[in-house]
Amino acid sequence: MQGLAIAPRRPAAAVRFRAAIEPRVTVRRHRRRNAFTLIEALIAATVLAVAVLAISMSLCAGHVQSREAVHGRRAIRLAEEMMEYIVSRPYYDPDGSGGEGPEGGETDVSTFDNMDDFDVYVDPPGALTDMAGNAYPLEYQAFRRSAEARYTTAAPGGLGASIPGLSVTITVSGPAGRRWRMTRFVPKPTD
Ligand SMILES: [Ca+2]
Ligand SMILES: [Ca+2]
Repeated sequence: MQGLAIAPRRPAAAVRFRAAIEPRVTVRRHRRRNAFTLIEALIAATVLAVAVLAISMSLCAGHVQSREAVHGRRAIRLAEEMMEYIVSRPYYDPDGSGGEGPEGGETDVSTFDNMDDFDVYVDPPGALTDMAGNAYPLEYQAFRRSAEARYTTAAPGGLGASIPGLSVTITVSGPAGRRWRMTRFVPKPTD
């Protein structure tokens, strides 16, 4: 019997058992791997969705701010141009008559001959023009512009006295309903 090596025999039952369970273990591992990948995919999709939403909101907010800034510049231009025109007109009506609002025969801007004629003035909707009667570009036509010119008094700080004059206010409404208001006080000329 010397020199004869006998290899250890694996128990037949153990071999069959391992053969039987190994495929199941492999399948379970694959299933676990697949399940984990699915969870990862869901998390990634969620993170991506949140990121896209955040970026979209940021872009939307930026767009709104940019649009508001453009509207603001247009509204200020409309208000300033009307204000400069009004305060460049004579303080008193040349006829020496009337008061706030247009006098007889003063039917439109071209016939207003003094500042207070612009009281309760409203630009024709959709037909905004500059003071020379030239139509503003189309992007300005969604705005509304009105004016008030009221006699009042002002008490500038430090002077200790009330000064009579005319308060001119221009109001511009934007397409989204926002309003811009500009007011200037014109002292009554000294005689
Ligand atoms: Ca007048
Ligand atoms: Ca008048």
